[in-house]
Amino acid sequence: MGTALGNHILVEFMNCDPHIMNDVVAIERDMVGAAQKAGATVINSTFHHFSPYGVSGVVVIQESHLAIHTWPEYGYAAVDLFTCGEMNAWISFDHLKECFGAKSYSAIELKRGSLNLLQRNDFDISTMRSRAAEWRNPDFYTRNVWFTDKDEDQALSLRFTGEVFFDVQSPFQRVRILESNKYGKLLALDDMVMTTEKDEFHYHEMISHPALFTIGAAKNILVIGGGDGGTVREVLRHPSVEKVTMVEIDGAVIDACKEHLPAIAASFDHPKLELIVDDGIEFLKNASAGSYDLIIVDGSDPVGPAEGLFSVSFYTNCYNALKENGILVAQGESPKFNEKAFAELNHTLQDIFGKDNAPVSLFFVPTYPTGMWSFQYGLKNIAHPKSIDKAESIDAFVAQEGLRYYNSDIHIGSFATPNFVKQLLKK
Ligand code: SPD
Repeated sequence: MGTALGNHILVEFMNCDPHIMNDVVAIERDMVGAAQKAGATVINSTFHHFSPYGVSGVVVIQESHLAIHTWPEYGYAAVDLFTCGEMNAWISFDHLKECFGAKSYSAIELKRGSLNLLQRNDFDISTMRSRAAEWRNPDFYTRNVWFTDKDEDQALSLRFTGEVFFDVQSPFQRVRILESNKYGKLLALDDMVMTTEKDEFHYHEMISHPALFTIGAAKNILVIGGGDGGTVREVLRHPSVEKVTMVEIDGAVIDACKEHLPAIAASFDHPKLELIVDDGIEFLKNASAGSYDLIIVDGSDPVGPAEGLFSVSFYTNCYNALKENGILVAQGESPKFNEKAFAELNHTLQDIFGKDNAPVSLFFVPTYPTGMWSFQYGLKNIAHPKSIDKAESIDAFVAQEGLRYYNSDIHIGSFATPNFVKQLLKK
């Protein structure tokens, strides 16, 4: 043993690549790699991404720990390499410098636990021996990496395995397929969860079946967005449907889901589907009046490419493209997460379709922030969905198709709104 128990290198990595500094997956991989390269035994890694910027994480090693905090907006990482024993932490330093693309850096090396200052006191550990003998050192290390979908005040975090199946920066957004521990693979656009293998049915059954049963025998359907394919999969369960046109702006989303979420992207080869990779907002500007029984807007949140899906002109074009007795259903955001977007969208629909023709359907998605989410309706000369009397045929369809969220009770119940929601919807 040298003159101290531990060695601590405090590192400033500066002018790093900001994208790497904000990439929790890459940073976890590089920190674990840095430990392993220096010969350390990794016990555990815990990493968090903070939205919109920053990553914090620790790799616990048999020889102590490596820790990091990043500020991507400054291209900066504060790194601690604390080691004991023979491990050479400068190997870890070199590895990280390379991985982070740090153009400048500084480091201070400190001895920790100076043996000149410490006195050894051996103590009796015999009572712990039997328990210690039972313990098996696992030959794997646990990972604790979290994907967080959040605004400034609220978040929904999903622990994921660290597996990244798809990660492409398309012209519109960052498209990723990650593997979560609880909900299977998930599609994330930028830093927002869009859908997961285990709870996608909540969303896709509710965006399609209540409207289709309300219309009765819908033939011609338009889906804007919905690149994962779940919405068209559900719409195509209805035998009356003759044609579905789907317009998705981002081909990378379709590619990612076809390859990695095949159970959701199950109907892209259906003969009744026309798939168009283009801008849905432009498509609707040119759509013929009175064409569609149902228009579904399966867009993402009102940032990035989906921003225009929350505008008055877009919904006016939807109204015009609907047949008489047609329905619009739009992804309506959350009355608990983004109240403003939720209320504004409803006010827009009230203005276009009429005050009493813009009902809201609430449903539960465990992987969206707050869990409470909505679809918002525009009814064009058609009765309110909750007034239909089709329980028997709905439940027969539900049983035949093996649906897992929607049924005749939910059809009615989802249109019931709590008082705070009624308040938000008031103009
Ligand atoms: N915050 C999530 C908003 C929902 C966006 N659409 C999900 C796509 C599922 N087809």
